[in-house]
Amino acid sequence: MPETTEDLGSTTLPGTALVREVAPSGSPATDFSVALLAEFVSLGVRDIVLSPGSRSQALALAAAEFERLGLLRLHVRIDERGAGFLALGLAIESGRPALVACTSGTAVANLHPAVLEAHHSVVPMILLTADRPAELRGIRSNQTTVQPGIFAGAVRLSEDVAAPDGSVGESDTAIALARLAYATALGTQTNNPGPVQLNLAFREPLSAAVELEAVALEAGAADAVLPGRPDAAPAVATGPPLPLPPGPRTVVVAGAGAGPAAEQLARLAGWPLIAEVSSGARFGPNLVVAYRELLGDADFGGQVQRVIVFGHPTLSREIPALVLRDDVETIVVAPAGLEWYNPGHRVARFVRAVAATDEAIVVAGTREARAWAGRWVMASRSILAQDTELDAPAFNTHGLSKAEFAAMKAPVTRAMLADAVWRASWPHDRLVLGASRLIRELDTRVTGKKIPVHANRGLAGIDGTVATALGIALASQAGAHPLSTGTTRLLVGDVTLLHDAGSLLIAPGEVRPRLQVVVGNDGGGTIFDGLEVAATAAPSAIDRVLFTPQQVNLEALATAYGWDYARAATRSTLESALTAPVARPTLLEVPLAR
Ligand SMILES: Cc1ncc(C[n+]2csc(CCOP(=O)(O)OP(=O)(O)O)c2C)c(N)n1
Ligand SMILES: [Mg+2]
Repeated sequence: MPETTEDLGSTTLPGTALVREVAPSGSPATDFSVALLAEFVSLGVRDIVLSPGSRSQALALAAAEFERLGLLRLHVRIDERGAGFLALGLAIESGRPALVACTSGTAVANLHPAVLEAHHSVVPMILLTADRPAELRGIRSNQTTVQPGIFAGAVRLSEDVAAPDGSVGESDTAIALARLAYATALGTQTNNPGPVQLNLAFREPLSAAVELEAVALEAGAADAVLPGRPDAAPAVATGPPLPLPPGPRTVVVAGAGAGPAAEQLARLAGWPLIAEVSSGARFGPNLVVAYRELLGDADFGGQVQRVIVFGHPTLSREIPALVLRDDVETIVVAPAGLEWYNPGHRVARFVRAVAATDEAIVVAGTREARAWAGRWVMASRSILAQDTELDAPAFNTHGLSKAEFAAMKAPVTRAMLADAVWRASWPHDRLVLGASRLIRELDTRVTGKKIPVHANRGLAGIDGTVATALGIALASQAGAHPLSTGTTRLLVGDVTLLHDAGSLLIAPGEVRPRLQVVVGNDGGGTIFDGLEVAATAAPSAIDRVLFTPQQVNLEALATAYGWDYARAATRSTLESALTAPVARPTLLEVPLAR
C-alpha cells in the first residue's frame, strides 16, 4: 500500500451533504441508501463494486446516481466472487476501501474468498449485503439465510441493520454506520485494517426512482472529490520504532507486503536483504537473490545470528527453517494486523516498526560490516551467473548470429518467461503474480528493480486472481496522473486463469483497463509434480487428482469474452508481445513444457 497519510476525516462535517434528492423518493430504502453512500463518499470512498439483485436495488440505483454525478466509480460484475476480488484489487492499489454491494442469499457467501484474503492480508473492504427484514427471516422465505456473522472471524465488524421505515433520524443512522464501517475497515483505532460487513435489511418498496443533484460543490468540484489516481493511504499508527543496535550478524527478510522499509533498514545497517518478489522491497544494493542456496550454506546461512522479518514470507521453506533455529533470534516487524508471523512460535519479539541506531549506521560503514553484506551479494551474483539461461541476447533483428537466431526461435521456458515479464515491467506499470510455480520462478531469479508487484499471499489462493488484477489495473489507471499511464500485467498459470475465467466478463459500459494477462500454459497444475508424493504415487493418479489436465482453447475463451488474444511460443514472439503497447484487456498465451 502507498505510504503517505492524509486526514481522512477532514471532509466530514455533520450536516454537510454532498448530494440531495431532487424530489423525495418515497422509499425509505432509497433514502437510507443515498444517505449511506453520500457519507462514504464524503469520508473518502471512491469505488463501489456492485452485483445485480432485487433486494439490493436501492443501493444499486443510488450508486448509479452517484456515478452519474462523478462522485463514485461504479463497477458492475455479475459474479459476487469476482466482485469481491475486484474490490480487493481496488483497495490494494488505492489504499482506500471499496464498497461491495450485493443481494441476499448465496450472493453474500460468494464474497467469502475475497473477504478471507482481505482479512489475512489486512486490506480494507466494506461489504453492503442486502437482506430480508426481520419478519421474513427464519420462515423459509425465498433467498434468505443467516447473513449476520456469516463471515465469522474474518470481518472486523458485522452490523445487522434493521430495515429503514422512514422514521425521523434514519439518515443520521446511515451516516453513523458509514463512519463506523469506514474507520473500522481502515483500522484507525485498532491497527487492524480489514473487511467489515453492513448487513442491510430492506423492506418493500425496495426502491423508488431517484434523482440526485450535487450540493455544496462548486462546478468542477466533483473532480476534487473524485480525483484521478488515488495517491493517499490510510493512516496506520506505528508508535516509536524499536531501536536496533549493530548487534549480531543479521539478515533482513522481506515477505509479501513488506514495503520499502525493509530495504531501507538493510541498506542503512549494512545487512543482507532477502526480499521476496512481491515484497515491495526487491531492490537496492544489499539484495540477495539466490537466498535459498545461501541460507543452506554453512558459510552464509550458518553464520546468521539474527533475522528481522518484514511482511509475510511464503515462497520458500528456507525462511521458516531459519527462524526455527535455536541459534537465531528473530524480530518480526508489522505496522498493522493482529496475527503475527511466528513459525514454530520461535519469534523473540514482535514490533510495529524498527530503526537502525546511529551506532548501527556508523558500524555499517566499517570494513568488517561491509564484508558481511558484500559476501552475500557477491555469492548470490555468482550463483545466478552460473545460470546459463540468464543472459538473453538483446532483441535485435539485424545481424543476428546463427546462435542468436536459434536462441530467438527457442521455445519459451519458465525461466525465460519470468525474466521477460520482469524486464517488461516499469515503475509506472503494475505486476500481479498468481499463486503457484511462476511466482516462485521469479523469486528464484529476478534481480533488483523498484517496481510495484502484488500477489495475493494472504491465503495464496488461485481464486480471484484475474479480478484482483483488474481491480489493481482500474485503480492505477484512473485519472490523468502520469503514473496512471502504465500497463498492468498479470502472470498466472493456466489452472489459475481458468479458476477465475468468469472475471474475464467485462460488460458493455464498464471500463476496460490496460491489462495483459500472461498465461503460462503447461496443461494443468504442474506445481504438484514437485511434491514428494509425485515420486511414489501412480502417475495416472497424480495426473487425475493433482495435476488436473486441461485442454481449454484459450484463444476461443479470450475471444468469447471479447479480449484480444496473442500467443508466444518463442523468445522473439514473447519479447515483442511483452513490449507491444497494451490498449485493451489482452490475453497472452505462452505454451510451456510440463
Ligand atoms: C482456491 C485454491 N484452490 C486450490 C489451491 C491449490 N493449488 C495451488 S497451485 C494449484 C494449481 C495451479 O496450477 P497453474 O495455475 O496451472 O500453475 P502451475 O503450477 O501449473 O504453474 C492449485 C490447485 C489453491 N492455492 N487455491
Ligand atoms: Mg499450469
